[in-house]
Amino acid sequence: WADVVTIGESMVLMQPIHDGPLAYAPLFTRSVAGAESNVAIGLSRMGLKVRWISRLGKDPFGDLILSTLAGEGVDTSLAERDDSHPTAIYFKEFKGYGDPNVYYYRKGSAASTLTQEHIRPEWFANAGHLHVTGITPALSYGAENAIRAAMIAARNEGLSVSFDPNLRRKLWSEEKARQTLLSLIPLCDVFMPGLEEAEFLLGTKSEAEYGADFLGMGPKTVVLKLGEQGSVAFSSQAAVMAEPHVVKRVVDTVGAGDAFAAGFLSAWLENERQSDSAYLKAALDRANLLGALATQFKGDWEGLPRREEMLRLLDGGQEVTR
Ligand code: KDG
Repeated sequence: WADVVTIGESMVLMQPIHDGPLAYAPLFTRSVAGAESNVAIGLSRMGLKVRWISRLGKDPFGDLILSTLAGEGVDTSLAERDDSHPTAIYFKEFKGYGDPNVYYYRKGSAASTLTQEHIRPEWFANAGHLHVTGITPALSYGAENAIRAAMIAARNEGLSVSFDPNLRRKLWSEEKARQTLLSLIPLCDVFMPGLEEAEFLLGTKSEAEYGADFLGMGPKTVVLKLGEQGSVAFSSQAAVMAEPHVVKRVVDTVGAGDAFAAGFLSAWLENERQSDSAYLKAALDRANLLGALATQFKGDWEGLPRREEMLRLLDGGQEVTR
């Protein structure tokens, strides 16, 4: 059984130890990242059973990704290896202000060769929910078709589906991104854009208008991420706002949206997908907490809390540190 299935590319992540221009960075730490596997790890730490699916090179970096995810309790048994395409890599550059720059080395990667033909019924068998993002369709036409087909197949199998647009302007043209992301919204139950992504998709509107317009496209629940302002959720029964979890300083914003998604989905699924105000508020509070904690360290997911820590923090409880 898997509470959540997620499909998408994971990469080796190289992060300079010191802030400054990447061209002069001599020392790096090496980790693993990718929007969907970040969500998988976040959900696993919340106590859910998660199945992550992708294609990886038959290379040491593919081994590293599999062992890292397995170490986090994520089921990787359906991931495929490809001996003619490599595992992708990406680098972050910390400038000391604003969001990090990201440099991808992923053209022609194993995951970019994903097509509809790879999808198998066992991906969605014995599973409750599918989470996908707008990064995979940006990788190739085959991957776009695969994600569309996966969303349709999952729904046919009775899974609920969430979709985070995760707009990555470096991966495709604005026009193609807008058209594709809009076309996938009707295939999900929970749509989770950030405010800037909502604006990119629909032009400048109020939060309530974004909520109403996205609900009108088909999803039953729309979650709008407002960054430092918290978040709002809309369903046919409710429009709910949740205050942000305030942190002292932000170190790395990459991965915060995935942590937010893991927080929201874990609570929403535990509460049997109920979308009235009280349940949506609880899911937003957990999402805001995880999203905020993800900004506290370099790396996309390493510092995410486990379930007990999350419950304690939401409760305002103190940790016994020594
Ligand atoms: O959401 C974080 C991701 O952006 C990061 O892990 C890298 O998957 C990645 C991507 O495609 O940008």
